[in-house]
Amino acid sequence: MASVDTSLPPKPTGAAADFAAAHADEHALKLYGGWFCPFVQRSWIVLHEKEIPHQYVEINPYHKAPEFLALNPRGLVPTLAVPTSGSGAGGGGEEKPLYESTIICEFLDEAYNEEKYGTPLLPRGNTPQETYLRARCRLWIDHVGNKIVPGFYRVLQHTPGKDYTIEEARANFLNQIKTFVKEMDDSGPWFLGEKFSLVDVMLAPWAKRLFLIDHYKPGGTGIPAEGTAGDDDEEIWKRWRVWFDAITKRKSVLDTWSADEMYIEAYKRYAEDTSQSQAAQATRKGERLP
Ligand SMILES: N[C@@H](CCC(=O)N[C@@H](CS)C(=O)NCC(=O)O)C(=O)O
Repeated sequence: MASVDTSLPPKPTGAAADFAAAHADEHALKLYGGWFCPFVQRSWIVLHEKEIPHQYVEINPYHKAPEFLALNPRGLVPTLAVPTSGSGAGGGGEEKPLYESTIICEFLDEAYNEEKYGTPLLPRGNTPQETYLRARCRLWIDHVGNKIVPGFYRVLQHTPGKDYTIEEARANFLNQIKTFVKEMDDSGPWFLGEKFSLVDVMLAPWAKRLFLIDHYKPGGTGIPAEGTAGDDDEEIWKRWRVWFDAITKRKSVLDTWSADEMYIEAYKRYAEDTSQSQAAQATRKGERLP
């Protein structure tokens, strides 16, 4: 079983290879990642956006090496090794693990909060408005993780023998995207309008991977082209295109992206529904993603 997913190319390619090489030197803050993994890309984007000094360590999470499991018993990437003693977030001392991409991203944003790390990716402050805005960001981050992302795998892993049709899976997926888009502020390309935030980061890796559905699935994503959505939906998809164009051209997203054809190869097993990854198995069983 395990052999199904352990034959992945071992290293990032394209721009991601350069970004990884620029962060290959020993550093107390380590991101253990797999180049193909969208959850890893979230953390990688945050490190890039904030220009946080770190070491990127490429591993294959399907090989459950004991050292890897010792850091993260769930056996998933991203896994972060965090220096916990010494002065400040970058201080030396003991390294402790952290995992789960949303938690890693929030941690990085919070721990690296000096001016040199730029504008916070999750709005700060304790006024009622600021507290509400932060909670609202978390709400839509939750929507991405629990509605849009599972919908992506349900479409990508659809095969003719399933107890649901690809049309059903696609309609659900598109509805979840539309629900998200309706919450976007119109004053700029990003979810919050002019301000780039963790909400954008969370969906970015799957926006980049949408072409895999077009590549592998009959009927593709079904996202309507300009002028074809009709009625109210036209405005929604117009707003989506503004966000999509901006996010897929964002430097941090491009710099953590390998060559397109490598993803086509890596996701073939998802498209054929033979992947034994925890996410693929959960999707098959209709369970929550790991
Ligand atoms: N909830 C986790 C999911 C991470 C995840 O599923 N990572 C995949 C790679 S994309 C993995 O490590 N899979 C190993 C496995 O399925 O055994 C997160 O947000 O970090």
